[in-house]
Amino acid sequence: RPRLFSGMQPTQDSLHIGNYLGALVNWVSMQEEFEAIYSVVDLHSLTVDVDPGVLRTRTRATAAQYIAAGVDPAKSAIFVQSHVAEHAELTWVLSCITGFGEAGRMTQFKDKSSKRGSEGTNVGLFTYPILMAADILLYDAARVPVGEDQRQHLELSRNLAQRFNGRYGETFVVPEPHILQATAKIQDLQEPTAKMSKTSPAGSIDLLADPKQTAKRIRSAVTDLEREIRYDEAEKPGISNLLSIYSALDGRTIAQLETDYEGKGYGDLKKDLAEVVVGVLGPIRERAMQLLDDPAELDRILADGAERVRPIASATLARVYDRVGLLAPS
Ligand code: AQP
Repeated sequence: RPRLFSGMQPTQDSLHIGNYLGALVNWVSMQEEFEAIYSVVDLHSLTVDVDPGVLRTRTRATAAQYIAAGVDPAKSAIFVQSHVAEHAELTWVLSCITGFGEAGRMTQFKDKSSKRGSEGTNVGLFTYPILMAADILLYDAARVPVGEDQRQHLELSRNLAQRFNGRYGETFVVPEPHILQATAKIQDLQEPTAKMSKTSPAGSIDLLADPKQTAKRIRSAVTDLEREIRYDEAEKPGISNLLSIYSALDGRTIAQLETDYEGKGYGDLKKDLAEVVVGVLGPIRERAMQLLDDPAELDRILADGAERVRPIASATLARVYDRVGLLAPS
């Protein structure tokens, strides 16, 4: 079976519905066809200042949400990035073949560093996509299921793989993105022209949130001054986003939803959508809570995942070290 890698950062207590629809739903369906490896990328999350205890809690919570959403530890390897040291080690080698300008052109880095200012921007934020390339290339992953926001980072991973192969001989598999167009970009409920993000929680729908809070967030989603329920990303980003979420969860096409809501108000749409969302997320939340009640069992699953992937990562790193001419220890 071809191999697949993906990961999420443990940057909040809960994942959001953008992570779920943009990535997790794909993860679950792809684990049948692929040898899937799913990581909680805790090293990536160190680019944000975080309390150590909070990070540990969030790391377990993120893994619990993968499983609660349907990732099956019997089929897929689920592990914590820092448990496999090769991720950090390969990052160093790859950073030595990455151009400074090339890394500086990453739009996520440009956005985040301009928000944080040069004093608030750490070097980890700059090398973040190189660590992501290491994650993927270590496992010879042919496919990487991610949301649209990660497309440019994936392109860098492909470039680095090709560059290394060109310079040192065939070493890495060049990965292909796997992006589900309809749900690749779920927008923020409060600011529907920006993507839903863990770093602006007020506009997100969280997997672990109380159903009442979820309904309230949907009720107060920003829309527009018209009355018509119609998909139009440019003119009606708020309503379009609600329709995308609705369609992804309920199975009806957007065109069908437009017909079904003809003559109805935004309030009706929001009320029904809240019910659909709570109906899907409720069981995920419950299962995640159960898993978090037994951290020892969760840690066992994570240890097992790391054990399964470590031999693959160490074989790749050994190959890379050899190719670049690092002297093997005797
Ligand atoms: N809004 C989104 N719509 C669709 N897919 C999304 N993803 C993230 N946001 C959306 C996908 O989720 C996976 C995990 O990415 P992440 O851990 O970087 O999550 P995040 O929510 O983007 O994280 P942060 O901490 O909140 O980062 P910023 O500040 O960048 O938004 C990926 O597959 C991603 O594509």
